Amino acid sequence: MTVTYSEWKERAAALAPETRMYIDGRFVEAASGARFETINPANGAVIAEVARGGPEDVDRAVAAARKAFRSGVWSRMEPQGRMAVMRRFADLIEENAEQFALLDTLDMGKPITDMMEIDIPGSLSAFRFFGEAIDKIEGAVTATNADALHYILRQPLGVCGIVVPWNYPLMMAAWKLAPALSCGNSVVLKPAEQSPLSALLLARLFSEAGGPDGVFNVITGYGEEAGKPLALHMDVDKIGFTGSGEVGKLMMIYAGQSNMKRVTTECGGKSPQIVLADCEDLEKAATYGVAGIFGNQGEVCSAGSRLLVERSVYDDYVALFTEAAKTMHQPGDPLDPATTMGPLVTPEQQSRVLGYIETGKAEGATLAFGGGVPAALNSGCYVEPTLFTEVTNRMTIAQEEIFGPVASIIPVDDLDHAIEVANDTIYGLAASVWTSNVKRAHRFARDIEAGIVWVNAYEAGDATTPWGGFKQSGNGRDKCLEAITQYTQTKSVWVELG
Ligand code: TXE
Repeated sequence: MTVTYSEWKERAAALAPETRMYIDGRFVEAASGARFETINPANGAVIAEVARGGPEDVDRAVAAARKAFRSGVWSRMEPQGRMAVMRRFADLIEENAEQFALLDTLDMGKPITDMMEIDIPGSLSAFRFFGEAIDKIEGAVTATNADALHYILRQPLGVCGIVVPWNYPLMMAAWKLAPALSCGNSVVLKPAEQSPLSALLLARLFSEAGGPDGVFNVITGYGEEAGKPLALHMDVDKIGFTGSGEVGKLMMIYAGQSNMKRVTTECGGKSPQIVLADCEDLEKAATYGVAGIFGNQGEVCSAGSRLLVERSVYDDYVALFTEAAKTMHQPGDPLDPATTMGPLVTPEQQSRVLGYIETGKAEGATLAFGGGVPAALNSGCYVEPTLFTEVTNRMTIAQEEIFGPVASIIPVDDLDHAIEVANDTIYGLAASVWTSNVKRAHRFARDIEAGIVWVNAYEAGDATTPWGGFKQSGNGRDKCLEAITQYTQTKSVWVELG
């Protein structure tokens, strides 16, 4: 039964979220007793005051995680047992879907319908995929001489720190937690300070599902105060990170400054959507183009922010894109199930995005529509869906990740030119091509510098499709079986038989 707008509002008003951190199977205050506010970007209201974790709390969480790992209570639990816990965990998340939807929507502003249709299913499929993979993780026996047996054990890493952003609070946590826990690791999760609430509900449900104490801990707080000590910790074996390139680089530095812990990163992009003149359905390409940049307010690491359109269809594409944008993604109250675009996450993000719009105008791009704050919604952090045309790839708006609803259309001559422009960026997360020519499609897939490629599609995928980038978009791969290699390590065992 679908929940109505007024029911969501009633539930939001009655919300009493958990606000303490989760360490060793218990909700606890920060050692300092400090708290910080988490704010609803749709109206500026304080949702809750949340425990403000610091180095002492990180130490406690890491110690609990290490103790649980060493005890073997989870790391050596028989696979069927661990699978049963992960199954129950996923079922409990599903039973609490509406609560999760409410928490993330209030915390960071995304439409509640997106939570129900994208974030929750995307999180559940990750938990179920990796949960089912537990008894399929295999080692190997290698071909050595007859007097020896050599085998390769695949074992968990130990304590994994997971640091995630605010744009998909539940789903980003899920994509890393699911493989980390399934492989037998203990975890300390640090959600973003803008959206800490859903992680705390996750922690409670893991315990309810039968997850042992200390295996899954959550430290809420700021990046410098809680994330940094976690990444610098001498007893953390791995950091799985999604966020800005700047902090991704810091994570690698922290690893070098401490214990050479493994670091996997996913750091956003400036992803191109290429539209060739031989594309079969220009209208479809335009609607996917609109969804690819305006979905989730443009706060998407794979946002298709650069539309590279072949000149002969350029005017038609701009007209179709403009028409589609009018109906597809317009700002509104994210609690209204009809809303397709919410506010940006914070006033800072709003001014950052508005700043990029000013830069676009100053550098000579043509503002085709949008560009401001919607008049009726000025009590929240809203930005109108915005389109710049006649953009050149060297402009700031074509090079820097805006992380807001700002699209740039760049005219290109042909596929070769499109690939050259597409690759002219420090990033390499995602890319798409719209074409009906098979050779062009495969040549694009071969030559584009991106970890995720779509042909006549955008944002398609499931738990089996690797998620990660080339170049400065980072080195990690979320989802897919490859993620298991990122949360395990191999051990070479030689047994002399002679
Ligand atoms: O990210 P940060 P922010 C990009 C996007 C956005 C910009 C800034 O362009 O506009 O980054 O966003 C934690 N040590 N992306 O400031 O700071 C932090 O607390 C340890 C793209 O929110 O990277 C949070 O949990 N941890 C991206 C997480 O890092 C630190 C999604 C991400 O925050 C830390 C988000 C430190 N010194 C932003 N500083 C994507 N790939 O999708 C911060 N953190």
